[in-house]
Amino acid sequence: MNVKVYEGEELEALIERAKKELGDVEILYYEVEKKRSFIPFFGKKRYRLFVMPRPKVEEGDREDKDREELVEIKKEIEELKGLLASVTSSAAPPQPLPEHIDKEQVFADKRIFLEFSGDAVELIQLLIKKGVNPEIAEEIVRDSCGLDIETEKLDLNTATFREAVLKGVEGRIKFTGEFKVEDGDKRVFAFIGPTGVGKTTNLFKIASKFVIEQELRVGVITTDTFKVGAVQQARTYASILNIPFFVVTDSKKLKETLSGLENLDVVLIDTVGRSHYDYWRLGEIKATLSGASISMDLILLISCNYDTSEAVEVVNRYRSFFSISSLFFTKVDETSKPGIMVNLPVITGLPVSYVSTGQRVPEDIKLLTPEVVTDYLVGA
Ligand SMILES: Nc1nc2c(ncn2[C@@H]2O[C@H](COP(=O)(O)OP(=O)(O)OP(=O)(O)O)[C@@H](O)[C@H]2O)c(=O)[nH]1
Ligand SMILES: [Mg+2]
Repeated sequence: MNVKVYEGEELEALIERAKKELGDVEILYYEVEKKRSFIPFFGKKRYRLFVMPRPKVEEGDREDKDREELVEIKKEIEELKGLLASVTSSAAPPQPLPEHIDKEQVFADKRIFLEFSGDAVELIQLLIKKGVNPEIAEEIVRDSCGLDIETEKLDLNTATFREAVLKGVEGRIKFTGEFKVEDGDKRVFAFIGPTGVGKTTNLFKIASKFVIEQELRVGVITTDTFKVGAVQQARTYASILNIPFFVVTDSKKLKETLSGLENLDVVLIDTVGRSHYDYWRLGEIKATLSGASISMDLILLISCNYDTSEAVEVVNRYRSFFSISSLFFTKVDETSKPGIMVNLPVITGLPVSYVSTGQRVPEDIKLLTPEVVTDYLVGA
C-alpha cells in the first residue's frame, strides 16, 4: 500500500485517472503550481495529486490489517509531513478544494501535523479511522503527550497506544456501572429511542441479568401497542424468563399497573420507537411515562451505525422531553467505526451504560467500562 503521485494540468482528470488505475482511492492531498507566463492571467496550473489505494478488508482480518496498515501509514505520514510543510510555506495562493475531496480530513491532517509528531500522530490517525471526531482524538492523545525536544511538537509519553487511550477515555467519559438495585430498594428503567435501535431485545438482556445474575424479582411493562407484533415479541421473551408482563396504553393504566407491582424489585418499561424529529409522538411517550409516580431511569438507546452528528441530534431532541440517565449503544457488531461510543458521551456529557454486540438474547451485551471502550478503539 503506497502513496501514488499523479501530475497534470487538470485535477479532475488526475482523480479520474487515479480511480481508473487503482480502484477505490483515498485522496491524501494535492499541490498546485502556477507556471509563469508573459501574458497576464494565462499562466498554466500544474497539479500534483497524492492518493492511496484503499485496501479491501475482510471482516475477520480487520484487526490484523489495521496493525499492518499502521506501520505503512507511519512511513507515509513522514512523507506527507514534508509535503504539508512545503504547502504551508508555499507562496502560491490557497486553492479551493473540489467538492469530492474531504476538506475536513485535509485540514484535520494539517492541524495534526502542526501540533503532534511521531506516535501521537499515528494514534490520532488510528482513532479518526475508528470514527472518533478529529478534535476529540486530539484531546485524548494530548493528555498523554510531552514535548519532543527534537521536533518541538507533542509526542506520546506512554508505552502503548492502549495506555494513552485508556487514560483519555477515563478522564472524559462517565460510566454508570452495572444497573443494580440496592437491598429493599425498587427501581424502574424505561428504554427509549428511535425506531429499531434495539430497545425491546436489549431490555430483555438487562431483564435476564437482573433475574439470573442478581436473582431479583423483575417485571416488564410495554407501552408499545403501535408496532405490529411488538406485544407478542415482548410476551415471548417474558415467558422465556418466566417474569410477569403487562401491556399499558396510557399514563393512568401505567400508574395502576406500577402500583400493583409493589412486590417486585425492578420494573423495565419498553416504549414505542419514534423518530427524533417527530415531536408530537415523543410528547405522547412522555405523557404515558409521566403516569409513573415513582422516579425512573430513562435509558436512551443509540445505534453505533448512526453518524455522530445525527446521534447528537437524537440526544438533543430526546433530551428536550426526557431527563436521560444514560446512553446505551447497540449494534456495535454492525460497524467498523465504533468512535461514536466516545464522541457522543464527550459531546453530550451523558454517562454510558451498556453496549449491545449482536442479536442473541441474553448473551450479546457488554457493560461499558473504560477498558471495553479502549478495546473497541485500539484492540485488546
Ligand atoms: N446486529 C445487531 N442487531 C441488533 C442488536 N440489537 C438489536 N438488534 C436487532 O435489531 C432489530 C430491532 O430490534 P428491536 O429490539 O425490536 O428494536 P426496537 O428498538 O425495540 O424497535 P421498535 O420497537 O420497532 O422501535 C432486531 O432484529 C434485533 O435482533 C445488535 O446489537 N446487533
Ligand atoms: Mg420494540
